Amino acid sequence: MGQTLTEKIIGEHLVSGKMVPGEDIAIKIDQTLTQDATGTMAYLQFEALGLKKVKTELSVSYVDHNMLQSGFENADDHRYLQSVASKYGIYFSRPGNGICHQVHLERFGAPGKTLLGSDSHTPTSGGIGSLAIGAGGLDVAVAMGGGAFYLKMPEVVNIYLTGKLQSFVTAKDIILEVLRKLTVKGGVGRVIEYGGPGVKSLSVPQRATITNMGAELGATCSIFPSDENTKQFLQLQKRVKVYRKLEADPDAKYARVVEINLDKLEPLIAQPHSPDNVIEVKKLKNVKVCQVCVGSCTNSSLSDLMVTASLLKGKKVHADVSMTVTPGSKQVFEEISRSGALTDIISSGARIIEAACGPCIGMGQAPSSAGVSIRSFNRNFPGRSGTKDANVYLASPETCVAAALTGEITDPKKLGKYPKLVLPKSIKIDDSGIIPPSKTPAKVEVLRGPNIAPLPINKEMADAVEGEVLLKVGDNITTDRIMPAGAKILPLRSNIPKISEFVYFQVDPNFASRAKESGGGFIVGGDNYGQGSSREHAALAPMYLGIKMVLVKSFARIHLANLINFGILPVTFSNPSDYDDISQGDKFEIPELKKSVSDSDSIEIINKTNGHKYSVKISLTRRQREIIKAGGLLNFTRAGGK
Ligand code: MIC
Ligand code: SF4
Repeated sequence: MGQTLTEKIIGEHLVSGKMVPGEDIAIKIDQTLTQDATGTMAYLQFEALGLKKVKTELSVSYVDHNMLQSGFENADDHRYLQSVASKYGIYFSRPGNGICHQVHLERFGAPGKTLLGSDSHTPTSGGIGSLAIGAGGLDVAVAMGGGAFYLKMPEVVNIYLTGKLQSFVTAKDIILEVLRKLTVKGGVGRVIEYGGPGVKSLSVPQRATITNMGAELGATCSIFPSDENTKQFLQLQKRVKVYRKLEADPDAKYARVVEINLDKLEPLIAQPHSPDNVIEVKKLKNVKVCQVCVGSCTNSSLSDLMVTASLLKGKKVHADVSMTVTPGSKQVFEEISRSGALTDIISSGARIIEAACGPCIGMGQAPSSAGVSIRSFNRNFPGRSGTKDANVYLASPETCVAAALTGEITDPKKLGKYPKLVLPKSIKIDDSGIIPPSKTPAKVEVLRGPNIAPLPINKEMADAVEGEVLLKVGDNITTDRIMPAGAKILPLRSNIPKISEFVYFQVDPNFASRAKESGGGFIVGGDNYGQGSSREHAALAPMYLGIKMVLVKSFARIHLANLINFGILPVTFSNPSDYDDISQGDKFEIPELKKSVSDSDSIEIINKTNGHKYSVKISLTRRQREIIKAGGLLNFTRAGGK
């Protein structure tokens, strides 16, 4: 029987398990990437493994998130990252060199390779035919040490593209359409594989916009075939030697096929506050806009910025709008500068930001109170922009420019003729922003500033546990809710005691102090708990506060793995209506905790407040049970566990 592209790549990397959807498998990881907000922890964890050098084919440490240096913290962390990279055989992409996913696509991504990254948008490299998966920093640390990556064999869903995009309809609209159809939990446990005759009209950067935002579906990853367009992209990047043609067999079997006819697609927009809250742009009338941002790892390629520049050329940004433009990489920045496109952007009145994540993660550019911001980004979760009551919309760069020029949400088709884009035939390759590891690693001293607090280590699981339901939340809780980011909190990423004070801060500013006072407890939630980022701080900081168990209707993939990695027991309701029976503040007792984790698929919780009992599900593999009992993956690995 024919194979999907996903099965082919997983098959080439399979270390253990059977390629049957839902079965536990382990795969070899060829490449890893980290960024600075997750990287400090990942390298502290790598150091704790006690190895001399990374064992991957390639590992890269990017600096792109924590770019505001309003205190010593970020500068200290960057110095640590650079020195640790140099010592352990890791390439270091300096601040200013660009957003990890854009730079990785340009300079390192390769068809058929596996890539594990401590950032949820790592699947961006699926645009070049790489099986690229986001994970918590600890999983990436283990992969750098040569360990396999454990996951459930995903189902493979095929998005079958037909037709061709019309003017002003873009790759962003394709992924928004997929989000509209499948929702933010539609990708959980799945790989989204693109195919069909429509694929050949999409360039690698366009494909990468689509695979990038597949993260918002909750998918394990998304992937495109590797074809002539891939070859052309690699030629432009002077890396054609890594090219490999790769596609699914014609008789490959998919769990589901979803057809999208590109001819019929219209410009789309995700409304506040979820990336799947999608409608056609033309349906929104009289929505005044105060801010427009083009950039982020979703839409900051050379063609994205060239089209932004062409549409702005000779025009002015509306007086009531603040527009920012962020190139995805130094390479993109240099090219728009060389071609003169940068001048068109500047003279329109837009503000240029350095090549980094910037406003996407609330590093500056928080919108005004209750302001409407349209962004070419991938997430519009409440509060993420830095302004609690802002209304953030997500759309293509084209739709962003239409709003910037008119001052309100506007169908970009109204801008007239689509500009003819002339992309350079060749580009200057300058990798001076990527520093190779030292040739004399023994001489390199790892530099640690006072911001880097020692890694908290969890205790082994207790036989029984008692405590309070410290918080009850609803469906689709994001990791931005659990562990907020932004300019004020991100610099504390390498200091768990400090950052833990902000757990659930926007939901309940007293959560952390309550948790500490009561010596820990439990969290109860709904469906798709922990969607969004890969930040393991959303598990590590609750662990530090003493959270023992999270009881929900269902979990998002990366957060589930992070909870396990830090020894917090994830369980799901056997009877979802028990959710309604529980109130915040209820006292729970779990007498058979360790015993049930050892040998049962369920566990009994006694609600001492109302006298009811709940049987809840433990869906863990043998290995995961051992990890939880050991108090987390680090303890497990150090004790010789594999
Ligand atoms: C994000 O987009 O939320 C981030 C910031 O890139 C995160 C990683 C982090 O929290 O450091 C992600 O997507 O994984
Ligand atoms: Fe950076 Fe935003 Fe991309 Fe996360 S989603 S990596 S914050 S640009």
